[in-house]
Amino acid sequence: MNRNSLSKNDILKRIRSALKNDKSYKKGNVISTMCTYPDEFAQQLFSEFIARNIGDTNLFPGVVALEKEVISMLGKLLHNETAYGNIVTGGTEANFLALWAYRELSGKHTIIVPKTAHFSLYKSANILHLNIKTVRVTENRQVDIAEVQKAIDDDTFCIVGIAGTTELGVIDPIAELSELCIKHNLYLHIDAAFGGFVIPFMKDMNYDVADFDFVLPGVSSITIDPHKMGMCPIPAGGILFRNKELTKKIEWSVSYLSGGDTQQTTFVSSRSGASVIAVWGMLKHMGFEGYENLIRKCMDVTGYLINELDRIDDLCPILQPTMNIVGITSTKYNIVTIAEAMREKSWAISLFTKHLRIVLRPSVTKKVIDTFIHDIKEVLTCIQAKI
Ligand code: 0PR
Repeated sequence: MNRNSLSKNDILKRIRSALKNDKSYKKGNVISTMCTYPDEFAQQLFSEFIARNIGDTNLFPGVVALEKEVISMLGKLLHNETAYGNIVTGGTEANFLALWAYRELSGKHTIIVPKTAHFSLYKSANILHLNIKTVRVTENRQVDIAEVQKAIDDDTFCIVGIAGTTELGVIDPIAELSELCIKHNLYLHIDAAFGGFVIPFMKDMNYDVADFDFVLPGVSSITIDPHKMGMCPIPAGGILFRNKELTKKIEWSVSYLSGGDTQQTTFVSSRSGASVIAVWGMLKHMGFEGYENLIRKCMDVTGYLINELDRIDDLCPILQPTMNIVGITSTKYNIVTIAEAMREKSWAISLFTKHLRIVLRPSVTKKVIDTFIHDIKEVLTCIQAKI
């Protein structure tokens, strides 16, 4: 640190220069990420109310009340208006909280997750000293139910199902997992970090997507992240439990703060009130219809990409997309070589073992897809010329 202070102008200049090679969620060439550029209104709310700490509930009772409303609005979206939960730092904390709550309730140490589970579940299992059984997925990348059944043993306390996998946006057969969990008296946590803000709107538009939420009686909790398809600023994850009872073993009492005894059911103690306010504002501002229109556009661009891919001989979707995530693979060329060449053309692109992942977020327009297709064709021609 300098001894003397720098001028604000100088500081800004230095920061801008330090960030000059960073990408922006606003830019179309960022097709690798699940996060959206936050809506301008959400940004305004976030900065106006930045100095609120919802961890100190007695100092900020107004924010606490808004969080309750947010959870009830998200609960309504997920068929349970009386759900209990919190706005947390992201999907990672949300997934962690569910596993923590159920480990404490059950006293057991084994969970079952699909092979497609996000790495945050492995991190959580590591912190919580859980035994994690990974179950294979079928050809359509959904968890194999028969294998899940086989994996259940006396120490199992929770199964995780995914509604919108990180790699391809696939929804596991949650109805079957729900039945299985009821039969074996297990907790069922659904990771809908991405899909939570997509599937309910697709359902309303009559897309053929399966049930995944509290409408299924075996579902105990759901991760749903406003900072992904909800257009809210980071950090804004969401954890919803079917009822408050499920969190009773992770409820932490804090007695010394200004208003006397308070309880917390999050991992993080000081929490951004601005996040909660931005989510409340966005849910009100967008309304169900606003999000539905957003998803309609994303699905339209998804269809457009699929059609364009159809016209390129050596590329194809690895699977017909369930939602606005497309995996592209090649029957002829090495996918790593394609990804590297596209990255050189300044595309921010995700690479999985056998496919490139394109997330069709609102800033990925048909025009962006046109440029993407143009560039990937050029890349294929180049690779072909070198063979
Ligand atoms: N569950 C699922 C299904 C996810 O896909 C993710 C994140 C999480 C949980 C964890 O969420 P948080 O990152 O909010 O804790 N998936 C994104 C991904 O791997 C994470 C991400 C987001 C990565 C934005 C990069 C980025 O720019 O694609």
